[in-house]
Amino acid sequence: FGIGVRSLAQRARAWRKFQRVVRNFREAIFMMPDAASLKISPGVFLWRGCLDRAAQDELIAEVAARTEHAPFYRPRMPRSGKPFSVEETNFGSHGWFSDESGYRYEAMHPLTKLPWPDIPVSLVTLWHAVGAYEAAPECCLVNFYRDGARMGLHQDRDEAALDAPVVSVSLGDSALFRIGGVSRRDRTTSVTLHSGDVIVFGGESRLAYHGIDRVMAGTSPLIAGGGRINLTLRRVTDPSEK
Ligand code: MD3
Ligand code: FE
Repeated sequence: FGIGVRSLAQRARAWRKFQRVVRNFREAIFMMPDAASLKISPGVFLWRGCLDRAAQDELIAEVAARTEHAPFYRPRMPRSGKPFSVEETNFGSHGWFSDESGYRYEAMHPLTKLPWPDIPVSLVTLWHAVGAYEAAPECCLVNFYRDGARMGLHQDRDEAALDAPVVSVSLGDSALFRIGGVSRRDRTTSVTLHSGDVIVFGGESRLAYHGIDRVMAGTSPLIAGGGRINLTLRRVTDPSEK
């Protein structure tokens, strides 16, 4: 990832940092057979504590560096325009966005009108390691939960590549996550997600209804000022249609 003019020392430092993050992921992946796998719907895999504290700190720093250029904003509900309680931003070529006109993917940040920052290399590595999908992720949606923010039960179906899994990383305060089936009326199961947990939603679970009922304030020291950040990696376009 040595683009631009960087000194040898800078590049060596960046490389060592990257190796450290990859090693953290490798160890976590090695431990996967022992990890708790959620028995909710087929296709959901939860790896508790996939990222150790050092890897979590590195990711928070990568997010903070990018949100300076692509600040958090509040999406609005289609039609009503009611603002979300969750604040969002994106990394990658495709950013998920919502306003009165509906849900969609956009190439530019709605306020700065600039392209979204790149997806951190460590997250792309994680995607390939746990996602088992042939093409790279195109969107990293960043959800920031502060002050009682929550996310109602919904399906994610704005992507053409519905065969690709969604990979989710939880950082900061713990949250009560709820997942059901492909019908809104299906029975739901709740599970608490902690900082460093990684979930992969593939196969039948890709169109499952899910949401965040509440975030437990003060449960993690990771984010200065508190709150929870969720990173979801997605493939948006169908790689065979290019
Ligand atoms: C299951 N985010 O951004 S992550 C979302 O914690 C979203 O911020 C929640 O739901 C959060 O759309 C939940 C877990 C998640 C993400 C995407 C999924 C679960 C999913 C897509 C399909 C099925
Ligand atoms: Fe979702």
